Parts: sequence; structure tokens; C-alpha cells
Amino acid sequence: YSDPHCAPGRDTVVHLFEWKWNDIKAECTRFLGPRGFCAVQVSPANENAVVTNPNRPWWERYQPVSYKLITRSGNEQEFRDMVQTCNNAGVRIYVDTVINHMTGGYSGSGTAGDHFDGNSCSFPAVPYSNLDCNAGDVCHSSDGSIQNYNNPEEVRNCDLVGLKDLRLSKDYVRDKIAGYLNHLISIGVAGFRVDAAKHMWPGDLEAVFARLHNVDSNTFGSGKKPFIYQEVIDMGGEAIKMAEYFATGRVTNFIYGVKLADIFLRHTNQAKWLGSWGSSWGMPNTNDVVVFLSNHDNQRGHGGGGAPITFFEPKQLKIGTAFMLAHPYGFPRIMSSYHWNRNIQGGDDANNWAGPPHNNDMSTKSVTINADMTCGNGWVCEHRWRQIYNMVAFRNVVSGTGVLNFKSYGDQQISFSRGSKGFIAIVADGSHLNQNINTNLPSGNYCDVISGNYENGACTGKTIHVDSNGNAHINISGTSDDPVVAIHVGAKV
Ligand code: QV4
Ligand code: CA
Repeated sequence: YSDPHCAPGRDTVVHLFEWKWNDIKAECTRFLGPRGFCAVQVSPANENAVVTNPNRPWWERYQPVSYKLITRSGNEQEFRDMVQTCNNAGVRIYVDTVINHMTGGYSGSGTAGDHFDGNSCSFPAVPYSNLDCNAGDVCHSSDGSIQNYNNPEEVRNCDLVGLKDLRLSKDYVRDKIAGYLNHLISIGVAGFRVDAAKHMWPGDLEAVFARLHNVDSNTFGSGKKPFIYQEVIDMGGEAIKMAEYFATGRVTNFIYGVKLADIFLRHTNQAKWLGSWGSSWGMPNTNDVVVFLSNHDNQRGHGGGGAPITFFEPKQLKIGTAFMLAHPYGFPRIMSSYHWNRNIQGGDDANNWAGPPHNNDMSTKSVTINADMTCGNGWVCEHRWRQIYNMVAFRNVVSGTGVLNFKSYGDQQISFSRGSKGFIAIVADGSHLNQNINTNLPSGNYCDVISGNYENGACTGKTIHVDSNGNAHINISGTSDDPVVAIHVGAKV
């Protein structure tokens, strides 16, 4: 399950959080395909509870009502069009799948108009009934919700924040979930993010995944299992460990973004130590993880996944992303967000619920594209920032090479090469780097893809000269907007 099924030469996922299927379809052809992205993580595709208090929060999509493909992102036909178009553009679709639970304990209707009553675990559009949710026979917490994260039984058998916990020990429930995932596979998706995996027994997940069909052989080759990455928040302090889930796919490595935020945001740790970055930092092996600086939860203080770097710190985000994409550890995911008005009250963001940009009827707004390639209508589109998409291309070009010549020039100044294909230098604080550095690249003139674009053989930014010994003069002011230089053999002028 740990092969992401990227088209050859691609290696980065972008989470187009809350985007509509029609917009993702367009983005695959006009941007993600040409720019070398491997895949898109899309928001949950199945019917969810319509929550009106607060009014249409993003988190309503984590409260399933049925497995019909009807949400604010679009309907099944639009979903199919997106998957087909993206596959044709060489871009894979991974669906965020919510299979641990259904809605909270209240009744209402869903985005496809289906009625539900969470209190009695009544979801007739599946159908699930009272027998299909966990109850007091297996959950022994005081109120049926998870209180103690150090008790694995409670974490897996009780309700996560009051969300009706599915009885995954039952074949009937396993069949329904597998039926939903197989439906998505039949449409052509390449894989799944498994929401709240920590709250399901690894054995139950195994039983569900054993029921899955192979992914489409025309697109992905024959005999291939879907790519599976499981959301397990393991910062080291709880009973449940990431390692319990390696047999059923990759895991989301939350330690990664927090440790990089310590260096690039808080400066409580030093970039000079990054020479050993990877599993020796107490993180799983490279092929067991998806890595990211932030996700849709911790960018707004949800979920306890630590305090990461987000688009609210654009300079640090660009530096951190450059490092993430330049370094071979893990399968990287970029967060692509929408704007909301952060309103910190006593440590919490009072607007952390705010849903995507919307029209008066609460339908999600389309993504518009500005002349400078950035997005409008309230969409941040971090993946369209030059310093970020050019590093996606960098990662593709240096693929297969290792980290070479890692050097530091002070606590927060580093450089390293990727074989003889790429080189990066980073200043993580306000200091000044001015050095002759061996880049290990063939001699020539290279486009610094951070300060500019490589277009038709020319560079719109700085050109870096590498001499016949592989040396280059690197001059970076840490107080500048983008204190990074990145060059690679795919952008020689
Ligand atoms: C409320 C009360 C509860 C009460 C309940 C009674 O707070 O105390 O028991 O009512 O019904 C929303 C509300 C939450 C509400 C709940 C049930 O925020 O206040 O409970 O609904 O109605 C997202 C949000 C949650 C949201 C949930 C469902 O983050 O706030 O809950 O969607 O709408 C842990 C887990 C990890 C999880 C993380 C958030 O280990 O798995 O918490 N992360 C994933 C997703 C995340 C999502 C869920 C799991 C749930 O990434 O986005 O939660 O699917 O770390
Ligand atoms: Ca559970």
C-alpha cells in the first residue's frame, strides 16, 4: 500500500483543501500536470452532515452521512470528470476517507438530502443502524467519548469528539466501507488518506483493505494496490505508535513539521543539525511516511498536531518548503489553503471553524487565477508560489540522488547537494551567508529557481555561475524575502 503511484518523474502531493471538483479538474491540466506534481489530496468526497451552527464549517465534511458522492465540492459526475482528466494529465487523485465514524450525536440532513440521527446511529442512506456503532460493550469511558489517549481501547472503541464510532469489527461495516472505497477505485483514484486511523484497530483496517480491488490497471499498471496513508498523530507521548500502522500503508509524520518549525520558525533548534535529517531524528523510515509542514488541522490549531509553519508566515513557509522538497526524506505533501480571518482569543483561534470562500447561498466559490499565476477569490494557493512550485520541479530533477556535502556555516546557514544534479543553500535566520561553496554540479550558469523562473532557456532571477571545480559564490542575506538559493541541472542558462 505504500507506493503512491506517481507518474514517472513526479514526487509531490498537494492538498487542495475544500476545492471543488471542477476547479481541481482545471488545475490538473493547466498547472499541476505541466508543473510536475504527482497527486492531489482532495477533501472527503462522500455526503456529510450539513452543519449550520456555526454556518457551514470546513469540519462538517468529517461527519459522514452516506457514501454518496455529493458534497459542496460537487457531485459524482463532476468527481468522475476530475479523476479522469487528472489521470490523463499525469496527476493522481487521493481521497480523504472518513471511515472511523459518522456524525455527532444529533439528527439532521446531509449534503445529498439524506436524513440521519446520530444518537441512534441511524444512517439509512448507507444503511447503518444502532448495531453498526460501538457501544458500552466495547467502549468503557464515562460518557462514550475518548478521554484518555493513553488507553488504546478507549481511543479505538469510543467516540472521537462525540462522533458516532463505527463498529469496524463487524463484517457488515467492513463491507460497506470497502464498497465505498472500491467505488472510488472503480472511478480511477490512486489512493486514500485514511482519516483518524489511530482510532481504528490495525487489524480492522487490514480486514477492510483486504477487500479492496486493485487500482485501474490501464492507468497504474496491473496488480497494484491503492496507495494508503493513514492519519496517525504520534508525537511520541501516547500509547499508540505510528509503527502499528506500517503493515497497512504509510503514516502521516506530524513530528516532521513541528521539528522543522522549531528550526525555521521558532529558531529553538539549529539548521546545522539537519545533516542527519531523517529516521535518526526519531522518525520512521522514509518509505513509511508522508511528510508535510502543516495540514488542514494544525494550520488552525485543531487536532493537537503541534504548532507548524503556515501561510501566515510566508517567508518561513517558503524556506521550510524549499528544505522539505530539496531533501529526499519522505513523500512530501504541500498544503494549499484558503484565507480566513485568524482571531486568536486566549490561545485559540475563534475563527478556526470558518469554511471555504463561499457565495451567499453558501456554495463554495470557484478558484480564480490572476495574471501573475496566483489565486483570487480568497484561495491562498501556496502551491502556485514560485518559490514552491519551482522546488517541486527541483525534486523531480534530482530524484534518485542522495544528500551530498551537507555543510553548515554557522547555526542557521546550511547548504547541500543532491548528487551532481542539484544544490541548495539556506539561511534560516537573519544572518548573512557569503561563501564559495562546492556545489558538485557540472560547470555552467544556473538559474536560481527561488528568485526567478527558468523560461525558454533564460532566467528571470539570479544566475549562479559554477566553475570548472564545481564551486559557486553564494551570497544570501537572511533578512531578504527569500533567503534561499536553489539550482539544478534542469535549469541551466
Ligand atoms: C462537540 C463537543 C464534544 C461532544 C460532541 C457531542 O466538542 O465534546 O462530545 O459535540 O456531539 C466537530 C466539532 C466538535 C463536535 C464534533 C461532533 O468541532 O466540537 O463535538 O464535531 O459534532 C474535524 C475537526 C473537529 C470536528 C470534526 C467533525 O477537527 O473539530 O468536530 O472534524 O466535524 C485527534 C485525532 C485525529 C483528528 C484530530 C482533529 O486523533 O484523528 O483529533 N484528525 C482528523 C481530521 C480532522 C477531523 C477528524 C479527524 C474527525 O484531520 O479534521 O476533525 O473526522 O488528534
Ligand atoms: Ca473507532
